[in-house]
Amino acid sequence: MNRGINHGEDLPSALLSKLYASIRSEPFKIPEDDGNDLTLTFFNPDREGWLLKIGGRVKTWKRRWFILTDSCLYYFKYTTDKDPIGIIPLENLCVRELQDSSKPFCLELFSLKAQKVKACKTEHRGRVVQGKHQSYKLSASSEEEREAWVTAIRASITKDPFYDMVSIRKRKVTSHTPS
Ligand code: 4IP
Repeated sequence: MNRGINHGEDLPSALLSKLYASIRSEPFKIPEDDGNDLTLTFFNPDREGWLLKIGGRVKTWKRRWFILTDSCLYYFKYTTDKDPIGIIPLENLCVRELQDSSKPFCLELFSLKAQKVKACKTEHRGRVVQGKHQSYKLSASSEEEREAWVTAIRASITKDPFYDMVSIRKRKVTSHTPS
């Protein structure tokens, strides 16, 4: 197969033997997405960019790199980070533009039903915990950026058809549980 591929000449046979041995010992493989390596998840996002995010309990603004993909919003400290600091599944959430006295071009992710937005984040010591946000308040760098984020997030929000049914049942069960 490799005859004449070196400008009409053959490649040195020692090189071909070495290549053959190397491929034989370690065959080419397409990496499998086992859910642990998020690199493939972030390969072709719906949208990505810098946004400011205010903390859930401690109200400090942090600049974070956001990636919108697979109906989730991921945020990172640096664009090159492999693992996100936080993950916000967009299922059953709403997004709206928001006026805020401290930052311009704000948008908010909130839940109409639950108390808190269901999300998870990695603490400083590496432990994964639940997010503590009542809502996620973000600030874009311009009006155009804000509009683009709101439109992209809105298009990614999914509705779980069983959500209402399950929450009604849950409420019934807890109201019938003797304390
Ligand atoms: C932190 O403030 C950061 O804003 C965190 O954001 C935020 O976590 C924390 O929210 C908030 O206390 P300090 O760094 O000033 O302590 P990040 O994780 O992006 O660094 P979120 O949940 O927004 O990721 P609480 O709710 O853990 O207090």
